[in-house]
Amino acid sequence: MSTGIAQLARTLDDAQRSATATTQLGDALSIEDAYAVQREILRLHLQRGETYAGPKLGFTSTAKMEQMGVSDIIVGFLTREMELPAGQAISLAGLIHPRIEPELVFRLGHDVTPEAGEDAAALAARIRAAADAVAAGMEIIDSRYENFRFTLSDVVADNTSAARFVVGEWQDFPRPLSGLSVEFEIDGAVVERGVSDAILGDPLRAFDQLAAMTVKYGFVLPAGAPILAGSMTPAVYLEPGQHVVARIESFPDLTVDVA
Ligand code: OOG
Ligand code: MG
Repeated sequence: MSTGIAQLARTLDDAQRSATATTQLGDALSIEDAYAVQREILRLHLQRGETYAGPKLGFTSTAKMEQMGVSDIIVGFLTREMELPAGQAISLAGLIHPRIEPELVFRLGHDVTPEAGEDAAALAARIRAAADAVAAGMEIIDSRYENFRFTLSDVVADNTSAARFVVGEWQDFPRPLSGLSVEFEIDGAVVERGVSDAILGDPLRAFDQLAAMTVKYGFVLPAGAPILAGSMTPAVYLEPGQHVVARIESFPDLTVDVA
């Protein structure tokens, strides 16, 4: 790994830990190098004693791509320390300019290890077969860049703005996931509406994208891993005191209260 990559990782990691936005890296960084920065940030998290949880997909919906002006699917990592228990008030301490978004979360029933030479379609089928549960979720994203603005390589390097996540009650999987209505409610008012098909036309396509990206960049898929499929609506800025509900048809409502 080049010192440049280590240095960029350190800058973004420091920005996160000090909750201070940093300047964008710009277009000079290739996507491959941006994933190398992200891997180095993961290494720093693990070195501090955090535990890897699983991958998260980003920009799987046009709602999100249009909101952020980015048009490619991205993958980041989650650690167990980023997970907040459902139904408890959350603190925004340590976050820069957090936003929240409604997601579907799959759970892996067992490890999935890509085999040498395995193609993305075969791997996608294995990941999908390994998924044993699905839940409503919410992701709290918090770009480490000033004004929450970034290029594709910026946001990949910054671990796809990952900060916190909440998972609702697990439901059996497989189950119908297509065409479900989504309401995102803050303080009793619906602020965003969507449909589960906002995720790639069908949430099950998240497995195809995760597999394709795993073949390319080598994400780790351990037993129990949550897989965030990507937001179904634009993200909304979080403020102290808010009561947030993700209402996804056929799932129990998931709520987050901000302290
Ligand atoms: C990047 C993360 C995108 C999603 O669900 O689409 C993402 C961002 O919007 O800052 O997590
Ligand atoms: Mg997300």
